[in-house]
Amino acid sequence: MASSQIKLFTVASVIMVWIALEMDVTRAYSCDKDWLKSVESKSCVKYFPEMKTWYEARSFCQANGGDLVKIVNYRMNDRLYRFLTNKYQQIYVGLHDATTEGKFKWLDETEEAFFTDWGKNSPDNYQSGEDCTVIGYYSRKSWNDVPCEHDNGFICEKFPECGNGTFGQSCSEACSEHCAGADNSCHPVNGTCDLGCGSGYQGDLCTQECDKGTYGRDCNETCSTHCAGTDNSCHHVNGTCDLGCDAGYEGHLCTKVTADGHAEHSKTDNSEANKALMFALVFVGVAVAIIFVVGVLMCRHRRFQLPFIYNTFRDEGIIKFSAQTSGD
Ligand SMILES: [Ca+2]
Ligand SMILES: [Ca+2]
Repeated sequence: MASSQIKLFTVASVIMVWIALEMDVTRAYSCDKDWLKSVESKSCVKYFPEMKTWYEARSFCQANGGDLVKIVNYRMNDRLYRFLTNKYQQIYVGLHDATTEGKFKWLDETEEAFFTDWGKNSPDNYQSGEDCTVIGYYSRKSWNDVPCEHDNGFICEKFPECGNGTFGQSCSEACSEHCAGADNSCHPVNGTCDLGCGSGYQGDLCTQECDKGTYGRDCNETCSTHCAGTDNSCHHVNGTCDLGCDAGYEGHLCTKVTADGHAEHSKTDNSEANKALMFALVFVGVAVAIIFVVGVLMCRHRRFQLPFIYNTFRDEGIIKFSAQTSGD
């Protein structure tokens, strides 16, 4: 391959990778109408040429669901400057040193700003009264500190509501593929699956497999008691028994009784009936034995008492007939 072709191939590859990266960053969210994507901050930004003080501008941005823009790096700074419609206007951004003179901070941070692009001799806190920041100063993208009470244009920034399978800060997280529903949709902030979990998974984010012994959607099904093995375990998604079925059962859920299994089942029933019969027979046998023993004891007792009773009755003449008869 010629040297020129190699160079061309290399350049084309770099461009392709760059496009792929750009698409990957930007495809995760969309912005409201007239708001532009800022891929560096994964936010949406909008330039407002209306003249307002820094405080008024900030209130306006907040009323629109955001705040004054935070510029995260040189590239974002460059892009913001390029989309200003009036490059001769000074534009407020969300950087200030109103809290501690000389320590410029962004609105969402407590530490001093990491990236800045101050213009020449800035920030100078001119006449001890410049605590807010503008870009576009004298048609330059570099920054200047100015009095917050001056009227200037401004740029608002807001973070989009996630959707389309994403959630979290900057929509950087993907909904679990185990969220139920065709689109696996989840809450745009915390990622909780909208329709619960698909088969085999549980938890708010539907990333945990079902506990052993359960399966199906939201793990609401229980493995068949006819799964082989001591714990009746089955596949967490479809419930197929891990070790096959107990004898006498078939089907992937082991709920269908086989022909042999039915016989086994009948045998089991017969066995139970035999046990009951045996128990009844033993019970009757024991009862008969007890009655017999009691009877024998009573008879012995009577035999002991009968001569005494007979003699008494004879002496009293109650059984004379018997005595006379026996005398004849
Ligand atoms: Ca200042
Ligand atoms: Ca200044």
